[in-house]
Amino acid sequence: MPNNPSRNQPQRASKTQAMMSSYHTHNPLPNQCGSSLVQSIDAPLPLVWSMVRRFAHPEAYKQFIKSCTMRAGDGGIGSVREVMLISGFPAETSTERLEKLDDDMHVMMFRIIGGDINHRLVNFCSTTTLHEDEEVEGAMRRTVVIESYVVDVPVGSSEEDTCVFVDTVVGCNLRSLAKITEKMALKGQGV
Ligand code: A8S
Repeated sequence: MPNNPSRNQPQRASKTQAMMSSYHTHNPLPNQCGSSLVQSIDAPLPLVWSMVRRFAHPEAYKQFIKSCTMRAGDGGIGSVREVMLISGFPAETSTERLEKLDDDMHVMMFRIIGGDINHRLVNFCSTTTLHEDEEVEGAMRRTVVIESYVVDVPVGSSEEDTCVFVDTVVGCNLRSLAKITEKMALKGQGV
């Protein structure tokens, strides 16, 4: 019998892999880098999605964001937001456009289109997907969030330094998303 390694894999791995190949396989240009991060959350998918899809309110879980002002649209595809960061970063603002919002497949994508002069994440594009973790039976439903990105490596910086920086920010955002939605789920504020 042919050896089919995917056949015996747990469902979680195969679903995450399917999401990875459908939505998180990017082809960075030679001057770009990217990666993907996976976060498991002990909260139902509709609750987690309700936070992720609110393009006008990234400060609800992204801790480095102080405030957000809409520059165009009201949260649908093509909307533009301007975020103000907390102090401690070289940049103070970032201008971002919502490229994709799929409420059926739970996919959201945004792109950074501008920001202040110290902003070094040029051509940053992030994709976030959610799927249910089917592994746990009986227990509270878990959600798997995957976020991947592609960004230009700034002149004078290395691919590694750029990815370490972005992975740190994205990792903090995902952990914060988990903490907040898990707390809401426990309090019974689930959607
Ligand atoms: C996001 C992801 C990232 C945001 C980065 C990577 C950023 O908002 C911060 C510092 C910077 O220097 C770049 O989902 C920028 O928001 C926290 C302003 C873009």
